[in-house]
Amino acid sequence: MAFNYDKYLRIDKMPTLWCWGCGDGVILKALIRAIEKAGWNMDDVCVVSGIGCSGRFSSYINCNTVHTTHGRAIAYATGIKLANPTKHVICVTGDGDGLAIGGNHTIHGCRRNIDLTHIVVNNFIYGLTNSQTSPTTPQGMWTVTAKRGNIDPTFDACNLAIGAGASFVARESVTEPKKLEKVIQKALEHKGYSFIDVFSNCHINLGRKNKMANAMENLEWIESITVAKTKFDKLEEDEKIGKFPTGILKEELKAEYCELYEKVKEAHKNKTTVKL
Ligand SMILES: Cc1ncc(C[n+]2csc(CCOP(=O)(O)OP(=O)(O)O)c2C)c(N)n1
Repeated sequence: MAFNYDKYLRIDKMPTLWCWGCGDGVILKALIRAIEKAGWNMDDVCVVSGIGCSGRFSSYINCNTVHTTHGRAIAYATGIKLANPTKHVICVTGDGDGLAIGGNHTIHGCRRNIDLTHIVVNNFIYGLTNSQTSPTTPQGMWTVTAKRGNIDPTFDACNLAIGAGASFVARESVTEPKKLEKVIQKALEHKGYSFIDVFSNCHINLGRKNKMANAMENLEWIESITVAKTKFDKLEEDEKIGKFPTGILKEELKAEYCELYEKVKEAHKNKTTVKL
């Protein structure tokens, strides 16, 4: 049976404001298909986004949505989830939104292991505001704030999430939409903080001055820097430089924050202290 996209999208908001060929549409499609596979009712889903091109996810998806301030999506999502622990909360941020201004919130969301899915739409640049350096901009690339080339070391967001304590960490890219959909579904179904770093193309604001001014060139570059985890693990250390493993990089079950918070409520009722 054909997939009923109308059920999941705010059709009155179409066409999107995203540039032609932007990877954001591929991620939105993968997300709604994953939600359907998870069997969730859209009334039970809340999508929270920050500011950026990626911030538009909450405008286009047809469920409870909050379009928050730049860098604060995880903070809002944390409050929403704590107040509604039986609901499904999905956070969509850009790489600037979730790793620069909002990096602190991402670290502590991971550390608390609160049951959210955090999708980082990682296009390696500040897209909406036209090409400023983001934490994931590769070293050497041109940006409007690094016109002679970016000297900041390249950043692996999944290593950050693993180190900070997220219990599900994965990376995929828009070059493989079916794999992306499957990994998003696994992340949605995981209990705890599920973090997905999704490599996406921004041929307009990253590509135009970095010799990949059309979507295909930008996608080919993404393909050249991604390697499936199983293959990546077999590479020599020097072969790993500049490459990023894809797939599920970490998956474990551990105490989830809303469940721990129940203990605080219980202790408050009984005038005792939490028993961990
Ligand atoms: C507090 C604050 N600082 C800066 C901005 C301006 N601003 C809006 S979006 C954005 C960056 C967007 O880049 P990213 O988060 O990577 O998302 P993308 O647009 O690439 O999806 C910035 C700096 C803002 N809106 N609010």
